[in-house]
Formats: sequence, C-alpha cells, structure tokens
Amino acid sequence: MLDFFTIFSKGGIVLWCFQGAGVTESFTGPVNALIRSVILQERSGNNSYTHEALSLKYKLDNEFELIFVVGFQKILTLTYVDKFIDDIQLHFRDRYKNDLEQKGALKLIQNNFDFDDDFKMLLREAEESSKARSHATMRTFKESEKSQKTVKSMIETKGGEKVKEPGGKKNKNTKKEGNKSPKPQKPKEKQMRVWDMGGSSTKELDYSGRNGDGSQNGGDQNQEAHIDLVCTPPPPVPPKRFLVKETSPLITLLISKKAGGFGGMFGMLKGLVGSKSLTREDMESVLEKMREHLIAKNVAADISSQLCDSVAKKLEGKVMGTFTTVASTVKQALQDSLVQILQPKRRVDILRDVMEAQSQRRPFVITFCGVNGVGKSTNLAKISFWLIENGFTVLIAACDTFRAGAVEQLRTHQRRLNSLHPPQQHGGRPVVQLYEKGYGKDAAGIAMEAIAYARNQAFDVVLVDTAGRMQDNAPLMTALAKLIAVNMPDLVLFVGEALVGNEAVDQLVKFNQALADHSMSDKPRLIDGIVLTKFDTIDDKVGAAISMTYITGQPIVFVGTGQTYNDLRSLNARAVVSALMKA
Ligand SMILES: Nc1nc2c(ncn2[C@@H]2O[C@H](COP(=O)(O)OP(=O)(O)O)[C@@H](O)[C@H]2O)c(=O)[nH]1
Ligand SMILES: [Mg+2]
Repeated sequence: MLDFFTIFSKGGIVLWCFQGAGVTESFTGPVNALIRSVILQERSGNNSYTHEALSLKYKLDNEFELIFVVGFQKILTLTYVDKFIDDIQLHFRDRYKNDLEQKGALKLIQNNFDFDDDFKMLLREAEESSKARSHATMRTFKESEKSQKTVKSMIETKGGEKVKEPGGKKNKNTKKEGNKSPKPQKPKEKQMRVWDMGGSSTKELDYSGRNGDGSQNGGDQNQEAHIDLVCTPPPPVPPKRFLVKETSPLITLLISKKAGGFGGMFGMLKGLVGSKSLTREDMESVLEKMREHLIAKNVAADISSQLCDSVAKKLEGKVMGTFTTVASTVKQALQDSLVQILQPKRRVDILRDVMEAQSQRRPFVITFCGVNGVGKSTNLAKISFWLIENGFTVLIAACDTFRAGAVEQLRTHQRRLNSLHPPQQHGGRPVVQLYEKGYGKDAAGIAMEAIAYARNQAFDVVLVDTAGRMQDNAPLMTALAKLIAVNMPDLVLFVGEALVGNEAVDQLVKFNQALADHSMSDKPRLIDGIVLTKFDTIDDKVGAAISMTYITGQPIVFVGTGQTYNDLRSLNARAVVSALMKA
C-alpha cells in the first residue's frame, strides 16, 4: 500500500529507506520536491504534500535533526499513516538513540540501519489495527454496553428532567436493534456515556489513573472511544514557568536581563531554563504573541499563522540549551524563517539578462502588472532611469489604454528622462522612446507591435505598462493573461504597495491564477518577481514584503521608496527582518 518510506537527516543523508513491492519509480523526485518547496521554504506548518499522483506525509524530528517521509498513491485514503509515521519515529529514535547521539547523523554511514524488520512489524501492526478499527465500528447494538442499560437508569441520571425524551429514544433504539444498523448509534452512545457518569459506579468517575488527555495507559480501542466521550474537556495543561524561579538567582538575573532586550512581544518569560525538549504547549503562548506581532507588522493574518505553525513544527522536540528560554528559541527560529523567506530562491539579474538578450539581438521585455494606483507607471519610469544609467536604451510601451492621462503620464516621464540623458550624449539617439496608440485599443496588440518596433530599432529593453485591474475583475484579468501569453515577456513583475495587508494574498493568488488559467502552454508564465512600492510610507510595518514573497516564492526585485527617479532600491532582507522583529 505504501510506495515508500524514507528516513534522512536534515543534512540530506538517507539513513534508511523502504520501497513498496512493485513500485518501480524512484522516490527521489517527490522527496526532492518536498524538500525544495516545503521544508526549505518554511512551509512545514502542514504535514502533508502532494506531488503528481503521490501523497507525501512527513514528520520532522528536531531533536535528532531527522526527517521521516512516507509516500503513497493519492487516491488511497490510508487512515493509519499519521499514527504510523509517529510510531516509526519513536521506534527509530528508541532503537538508535545512542548512535544518533554519539556520532551525529552526518557521520553515520548511509543506509547503515538494520531497520527493515522493525519497519515491517510496525507496518503490519498499523494495517491490522486500522482494519480492526473499522471492525470495531461495526459492533451491533446487542454487543454495545448501551444495550445493558435499563430505561430506568437513563431516567434517574437525568435528574428527573426530560423523562419523556429518553423514553422516546429508547423506542427508536429498539427499532434500530431490529435493523442492526450500527451507524446511527454514535450520538446515542454519547448520551449513554453521560448516564454512566451519573450512574451508580463511582469507578467510572475516577480519572486519577488516566493521562492528561483522558486516555488511559494501555487502554484498548473501545475504552479510548469511551473515555473520549466522557471526559470533556481535558484538564488544562499546567503553565510552564517554574524553573526560572527554582534555579539559582544568577540564572534568573541573566534571563531577566535578556528579556529586557526583547521588548514587548518577547518580554514574556513563560519560558524554561534547562535541557528539555520543547513541546507545542510550551510554545503556545509565545507563538500566539508572535502571530499577533506579525499581524501588527502588516503580515497577512493567514501567513502569520502559517509561519507560526511552521516555526512550531521546526522546534517541537528540539532540546533546549541550558540558558535558553522558550521565547528566545522561538524568536530565533522565527527570525531564521523570515530571512529564509526573503532570501531570493532564484537569481534575478536584470542587467545581465538584458546583455544576454542584446547578444541575441532581441529586446529584453518586462511587463508590469498590478491593481490600480499602486505605482506601476511611476516605478516603470524609475526602472527606465536605472537602465539608462546603466547604458541601455528603453522603449516604453503604453499599454494602459484605459485610464485617462496614462499615456500623457508616460510621455512626461519620457521627456524628462531624455532631458536628463540628452541624445547628444548618446550619439544623437534618444535613450528612451514611447510607443503609444492612444486609448481604447487592445493592449496585447500594442505590446506586440512595440516589441517588434524595438527589435527593428535595436532597443535593448521594452517596458510594458499595463492598466491597473482589480484581481476580481475577470474580463480584465483575462485580458492581462492574454497579453502575457501572446507576448511572452522575459519578466513579469507584479507591482504591489507595501501598505497592503491581508489583501496582498488575495491579489497575488488571483493574478497568478488568472495567468495560469489563460496560459496557452503547459508551463504557464506566472509572476516572476515583485516591485514593492511606497516603502517610504510604512515606517516599520514591513509585513507586506513577507506576505508577497511567501505567497509567490518569488523575489522582491525592486523596492520603491519615493517619487523621484532615484527612489528605487533593492531589498535588504536583514534590515526588513530586523524591522519585523523590532517590538
Ligand atoms: N511615496 C511613494 N509614492 C509612490 C511610489 N510609487 C508610486 N507612488 C505614487 O503613487 C501614485 C500612483 O502611481 P502610478 O504610477 O500612477 O500608479 P499606477 O496606477 O499603478 O500606474 C502616484 O502619486 C505616485 O507618485 C513610492 O515608491 N513611494
Ligand atoms: Mg499607471
């Protein structure tokens, strides 16, 4: 049933793997895709991933820096997989604890783990228990404890209220008994558990021997289901703050000094000191604060939650150093994740690419898109200036044929740029020209003509300005997708304001979706990069940078920081992260 199972170190060394019988395809591709698009990109909040026909589930072991991945056909619903992967993790850790601790995973020789038999045993157990579970639900009414109850006991425990109701239910139950239909018993069972609580046996109410979550050590399947229904809500997890006080005054002093530096968000000291492995509960309150902090910095709410989940997954089980607190550990992990997200995954070197296009005697084409008023035209002009300063010639294609004044706005920029770089200094040739056909015409057609013109006239770069459009406007989105599909620009830049909050996600998702839906090829052209504008107006609320890069996985190529030609920057990821972390 399983296609494969593999255990590898975070450094990428495969420690052990299993391939299902009859599975011929290598699992390297899917696992690499998982690593590339989930684990390396801080998207590990969720523990499943699909790759073509395969479903992959994974688990991070942060203490030993291991990753467990199982793959199976997407069409199968294997209910036992989550538990199975947990079991394998625990078993593998238990069995090789010493090796993992002493040598460190990296030093171990590849595939040196004799784990096949254990794996097969655990797999068999998991499959059998999943079968058994499905049998358990098929229990008939007579077999159930409920059938042992008398109507009287039901009425008594209700304290005399609703005497009629249970009686009515009873009638229904007798009908069911005749049908032997097991399904509708569930809600009734629940009710029955309540009666148990009020019943004569006080043993039922004694939870002292049970775990915090209501489960009982060594309890069987039925018992577990039973307890689930009775013991609600589970007892609260005790707050974790004791060790700070219990250790020596010196440590308390150290920590409180450190905490001062964290400021509001991380100032809370619910953390622990000492070597212990982190649990989700330890982190919960810090994570919640962190989420709120990110939202306050203008990171989209969804993304904040996903990031916090990812950080939690990354830290769960990690053993903390002696002098660390939960807050500082979480803070560090978040900081690393943010840097990772902002770090470009792909090189965008426009100047180099323009030179390459030059050598092929064709213009390099960049299309700008985005919603209304975000600064497409203004930043297009700034980019023109930057290209001209770098010795290239630019043709601006006025494809915003919709907004009144759009063409004149570009004309003004063209004049100004030409006066800054007069043709006399460039062999009598204007460094920038405008290609325009007025208003109301088909933008895709104008772009195409402009590109052909640029090729003939040997312009180095064509910058295509487009009309702003709301992401929900289907006809306009289709038109944009067509413009891109027909003209195949070298670069599609999405222009977005740094002021945008939750809206950023919706904009980018829908722009990308439209490009994908209307693409004419198998590999659709999506957004390749982002121009983040109005960065000068947001103080330290720099969250949009995170939302946009997280959603697209694409780099922020330019940052607009004002309204003059010089106000164009590249993103300083470290500075953005430190602004984000600042309380
Ligand atoms: N402060 C600031 N204003 C900007 C920036 N980029 C554009 N703007 C302003 O935003 C407004 C809309 O710009 P425009 O280029 O016409 O937007 P478009 O509709 O997307 O083409 C104009 O007033 C610009 O001056 C920027 O980086 N900083
Ligand atoms: Mg414009």
